[in-house]
Amino acid sequence: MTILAELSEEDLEKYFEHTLEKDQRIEPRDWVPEAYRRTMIRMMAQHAHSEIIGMQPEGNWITRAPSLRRKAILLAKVQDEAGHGLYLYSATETLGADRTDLTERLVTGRQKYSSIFNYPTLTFADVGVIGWLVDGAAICNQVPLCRSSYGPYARAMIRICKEESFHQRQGFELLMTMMRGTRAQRDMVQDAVNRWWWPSLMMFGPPDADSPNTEQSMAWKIKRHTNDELRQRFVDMSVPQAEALGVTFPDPALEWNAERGHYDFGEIDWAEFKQVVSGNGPCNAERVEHRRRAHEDGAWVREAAAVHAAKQEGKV
Ligand code: BYC
Repeated sequence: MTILAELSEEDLEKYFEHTLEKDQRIEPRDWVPEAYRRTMIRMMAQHAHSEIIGMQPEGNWITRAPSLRRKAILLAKVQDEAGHGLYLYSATETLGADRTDLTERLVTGRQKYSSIFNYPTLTFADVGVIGWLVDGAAICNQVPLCRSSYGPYARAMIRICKEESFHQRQGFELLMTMMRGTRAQRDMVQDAVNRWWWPSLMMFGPPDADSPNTEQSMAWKIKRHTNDELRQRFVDMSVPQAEALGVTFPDPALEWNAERGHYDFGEIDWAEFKQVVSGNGPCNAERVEHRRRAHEDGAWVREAAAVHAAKQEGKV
């Protein structure tokens, strides 16, 4: 049997390529090209940051939920997002990333998180629309990632998608309830849909022609579909759901194209996307500041936990 340490870099690279060709998973101790390691850490860290920052827009409504039932559901959902962030940070550690460093990058604006969480949640209907459209888009993007080539990420994605699926259903059920309510409630739902539709489409990332990472990530089987393919899939699945709910999307160009077998849709405002991703969206400063403060306020917990762990090991 060959010991891995005896293999040349060229052999290790061949083994890596062979693993991908066979559609097998790359595992933490496997040799990977440095660029693969960096890409995986970038994607997992940005995903983790998105989950953690994503707690804020909905967390805003926990104290104002209209009933105990809605409060319990929202609390559970926001807690799930914290759990997702934690598995994903742990997954980055399997490739040698340091969690303190990643948090530092987030709170100093050096690492991105999803553009979607930089928009405000103005009414309780936003909670429903986030569940339906934002979690719906997340599922559409993340189900194929359950087959991503990096084992720890792919496995984390299985559980995350199951939980996201519950999140999406709670959103849809909340909206259905509001749509059966008063005129004012129906208007509130339509207004929230109008505000969240375009930002939800931006979650899939820039168009393929402007996506610097897609080609390599597809070759490494990290991504299984391009940004535009997933965006189209999301539009196609959302239109009948909107019809079932009785709402419309704010896009006059949205129309079934029988020839393509897909819905055509209007041009996304990529200038807005760029603004939001570069830190100038409606809530970027507030989100990052809130996270920074929470991190600082939690310093004593981290210190206490570290001292406790050292005591358990008999070091203090
Ligand atoms: N927002 O070459 P590209 C969730 C960045 S769901 C901000 O296409 P890639 C949740 C991109 O990072 C949201 N930045 O990149 C749901 C890159 O910048 P850098 C999180 C964006 O990686 C509900 C540059 O633009 N989901 O967490 O091939 C409740 C060029 O883009 C965005 C994931 O992270 C954006 N929308 O494709 C709670 C899923 N789009 O890094 C939480 C995993 C692009 O080169 N990630 N950028 O400086 C992915 O599937 C892919 O990373 C993306 C982007 C499709 C997002």
